[in-house]
Amino acid sequence: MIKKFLDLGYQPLANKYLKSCKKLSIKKKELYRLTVGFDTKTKLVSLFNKIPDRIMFDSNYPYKSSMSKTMTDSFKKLSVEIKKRFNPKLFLEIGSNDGALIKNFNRNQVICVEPCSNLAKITKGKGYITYNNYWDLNLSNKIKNKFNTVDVIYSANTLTHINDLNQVFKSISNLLTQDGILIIEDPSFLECIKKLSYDQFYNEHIYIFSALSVKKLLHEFDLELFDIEKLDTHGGSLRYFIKRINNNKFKIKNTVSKQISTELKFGLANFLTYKKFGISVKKSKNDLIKIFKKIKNKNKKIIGYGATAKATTILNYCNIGDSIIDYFVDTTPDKINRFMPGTKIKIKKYNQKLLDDVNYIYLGAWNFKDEIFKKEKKFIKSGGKFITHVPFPKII
Ligand code: JHZ
Repeated sequence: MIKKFLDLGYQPLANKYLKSCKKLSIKKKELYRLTVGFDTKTKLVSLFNKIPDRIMFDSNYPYKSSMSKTMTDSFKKLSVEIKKRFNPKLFLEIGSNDGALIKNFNRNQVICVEPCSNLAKITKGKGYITYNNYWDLNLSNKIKNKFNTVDVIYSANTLTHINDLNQVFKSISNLLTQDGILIIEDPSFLECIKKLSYDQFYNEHIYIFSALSVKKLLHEFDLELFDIEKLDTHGGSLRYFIKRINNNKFKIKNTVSKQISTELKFGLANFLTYKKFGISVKKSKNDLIKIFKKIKNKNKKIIGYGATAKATTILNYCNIGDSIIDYFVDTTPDKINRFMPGTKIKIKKYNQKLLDDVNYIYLGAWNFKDEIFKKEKKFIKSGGKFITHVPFPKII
């Protein structure tokens, strides 16, 4: 039974940065109700309202993984680990985006799968075999016919974006060598609760995984966890290492039982924990609004930094518009001169000079706080302050 614990109101699609700030309509399906539930049986957290993938991931997907050094560094480190631990002859990435990870592998060693044609073009252009398709059983069979099986399948921040998880894992199992490895990484729900980062919920994040839910899910496909790594990326993620149950080549590390027992101790198996999270989110919203209003009453200038999908949830849930935030800055070409979804707040091309007359910066990309603080030493030195809602609304 799926029980609702969070209602974030009507929201626009998070990665649709429009050229004009027209009023969006519920009737035209430009706005949808963002409500989140907990399945008491499977322990899986999911959105009630699932937007078709063809609407979310099209030929103009703006997000590029290579836009942050934190991510490219993390992918580089991972590529070294994969080669050392698993030495794959053939490696497949589901959701290869602009190739931030696969660029660390040889061209004849990698298969990319990417549904957004603007992104698939990038890896294709660099000479990597790229399937511009959604991940499903048809594609898995197509690849199987050509390459037989794959030794390592990897997917970051993608499987949680696909509605039909049964098909996802069936298609993976279909293609994986008998002693092959699946590695997935996604934001951790435990970290989301601890950091009160309710902006992890937007249309693309159909699911937020916990180790508890992943373990249960895998069992249905004769797969199991054998290692878990904790990552700082995207506000706290987990990297799950998965094998077939009958593969004895890899021992199950105690990182798995440790993570699961931490989650159980925290109450992730109980609906009450989720209900309390929902109540804390309302308080977080009110406290954030108070901070913004107090600053604006003093006639100070606030801008946003990082036009993230996450910020869309915050702006629309907290009703923060262009009377509060003058504009956002971002480095992503496809977001520039567009509007934050559902608002009249424009996104400007990042240029450090833009920060000169700014008093406060709202951290849309709070997950890259360290990288941003390092870059914006001048702003901090001249008395500039940051605003964040993580783990609670405050000025830094
Ligand atoms: P970032 C996206 O979410 C969407 P978002 C997606 N659904 C998902 O799961 C995650 O990514 C992985 C900019 N920036 O990574 C770049 C600067 O301008 O938090 C990006 O637009 N300057 C696939 O959008 C944004 O911030 C900088 O110095 O929430 C970061 O977006 C840095 C560091 C970033 O993901």
